[in-house]
Amino acid sequence: MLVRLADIKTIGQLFQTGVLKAAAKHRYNANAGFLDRVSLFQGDITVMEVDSIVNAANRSLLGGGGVDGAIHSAAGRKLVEECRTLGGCETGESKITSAYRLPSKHIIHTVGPVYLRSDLETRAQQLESCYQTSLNLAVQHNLKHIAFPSVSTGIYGYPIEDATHIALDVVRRFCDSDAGSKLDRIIFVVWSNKDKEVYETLIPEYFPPQ
Ligand code: AR6
Repeated sequence: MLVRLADIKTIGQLFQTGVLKAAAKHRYNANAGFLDRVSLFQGDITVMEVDSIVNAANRSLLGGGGVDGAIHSAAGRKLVEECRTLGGCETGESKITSAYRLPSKHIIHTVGPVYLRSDLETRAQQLESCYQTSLNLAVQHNLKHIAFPSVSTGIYGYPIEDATHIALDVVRRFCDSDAGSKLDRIIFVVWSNKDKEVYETLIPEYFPPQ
């Protein structure tokens, strides 16, 4: 099964159909121009036919479990061969490869922080940097779409609410920046119903409909 861009609803469409509801509290002002440039999608990121998907990798970049395992097994052995040439990646940084047998054009591998209750500020900055460096790479490579899984919130244990605030804040600030117009679509990909509910609750605070 392939998921094409046309199959992925924008948050503007999700507001129209009542899936997303305006929040009482807004963290940013409304900007109608952003509503058709951001999406929320529940499903498997490996079947998305978009310019780039983000992998929640580890510092070796040589594969692992979770979404990393799913991406490597769907992309095939050539992906790990390219990853071996990259010399790993620091936490909070991102590196780009081809996507091989995946329908997307590129994979942006980002290394999220392992959640530890100590030094929370550093963890938050590292997670913020994962989103920011991934967005920067997409722009540098003239890619028009980027699909993010919920980085660090699986095996690495980051609480989903905290991580979602960070993801939405970085993406909203990116949309407000000069580089924001360079991407046509930024897609938040969720796997579980719980994660979907968290995004549905928080998106209206960062991307108010009016
Ligand atoms: N499509 C979309 N999202 C998915 C998929 C999928 N196919 N599979 C899982 N998720 P995780 P992390 C969601 O654990 O916490 C690996 O071993 C999942 O439900 O994949 O950053 C790496 O090598 C969760 O919401 O990544 C690292 O060692 C989100 O993806 C470590 O895990 C991220 O969960 C990274 O841990």
